[in-house]
Amino acid sequence: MKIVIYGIEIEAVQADITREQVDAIVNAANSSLLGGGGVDGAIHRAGGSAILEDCYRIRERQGGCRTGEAVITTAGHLPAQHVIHTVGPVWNGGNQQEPDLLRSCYVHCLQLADKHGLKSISFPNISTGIYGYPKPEAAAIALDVVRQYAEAGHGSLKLIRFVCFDRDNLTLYEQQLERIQLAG
Ligand code: AR6
Repeated sequence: MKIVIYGIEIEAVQADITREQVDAIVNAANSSLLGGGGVDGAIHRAGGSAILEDCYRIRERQGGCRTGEAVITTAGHLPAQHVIHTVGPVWNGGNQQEPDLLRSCYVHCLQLADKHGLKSISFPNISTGIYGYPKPEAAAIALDVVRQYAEAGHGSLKLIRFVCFDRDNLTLYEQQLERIQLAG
């Protein structure tokens, strides 16, 4: 499903993010930036060692990536041009600043995309796998940040895709998109 708000296409699809042909895909990484399971493992496997080499350089410079922040690397062999690695919060019941930290992930990814003049980006459902964030709440935060980005009207992105791996997440994102369309 796709909607257009303030001239920006926002789309939810069910797909494998490693196959996205966009300016940047987002990785749900961990603070070490050294890879892991889930979408992080899939991106490093498909993209090859160039991504990890860039991650090592970032580690040398700033010692990894804190929760809620984001860094950018090459995408190696992937069809995308860049990978933006962000570190979502581990769900701990919701009183450990998880919503603010998840919001901060999306905000920092969009800021980095603007800084590099990117036109298209694909997000996975950050924190909703191994990190256990409840999917409905995570989808609401993701779409809220993106709606605000579109409303502000001064970013470089023209296409923002939410690449859901599972059907549950796709349904949730479609509901959120319908809600935004009706409100707009
Ligand atoms: N394409 C799109 N989405 C995917 C793919 C894929 N190829 N593979 C998994 N997902 P997770 P987290 C979905 O666990 O919860 C790693 O070990 C998955 O279904 O990848 O942020 C890191 O190194 C889920 O909806 O990330 C961290 O240690 C979403 O991606 C930790 O996991 C996120 O699930 C981060 O946990």
